[in-house]
Amino acid sequence: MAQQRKKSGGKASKPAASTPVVYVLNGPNLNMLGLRQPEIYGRDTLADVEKLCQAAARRLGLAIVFRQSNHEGELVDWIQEARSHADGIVINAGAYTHTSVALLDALNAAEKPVIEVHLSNIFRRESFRHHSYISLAAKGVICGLGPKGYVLALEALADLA
Ligand code: CA2
Repeated sequence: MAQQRKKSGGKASKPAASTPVVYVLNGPNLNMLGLRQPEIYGRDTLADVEKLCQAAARRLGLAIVFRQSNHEGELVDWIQEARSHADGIVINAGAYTHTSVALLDALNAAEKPVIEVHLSNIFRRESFRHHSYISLAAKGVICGLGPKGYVLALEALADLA
């Protein structure tokens, strides 16, 4: 089992020997959460979502590394990092969900349980959002429940850890 080496923001922190580590990765434009399109994505900011995840992680005995990037390659790098530093991955890959074989390959190579999360119900939206490449690497998929989806994903990984 991986031990905690980093916390949110990438700063080093002291690991608790048996604390499972979960990487919570967010893709492009999710830094805009709460600032635009509240009718689709709600009013919570990504910082609010991170706070919610940190509170859930404390309750569940997990350590989380919470990150967001607008760059596909950076997300691939973080998934590769998770292979040696994490016990599981929660990912909202944003629009890369529907386009990225690179993220799918990285997730498969990570060999960790993956839960895919979407804030919105992608099946009630445009048809191009109905297909996810990364679902092929996911143990479970949660969509349409807003930020609570992240908490449910952490609960699922805590059960698996
Ligand atoms: O519902 C989700 O969580 C999505 O992953 C969000 C992506 C979208 O491309 C996926 O189809 C579904 C988009 C994230 C963009 O978030 C914004 C938030 C506020 C304002 C603008 C974009």
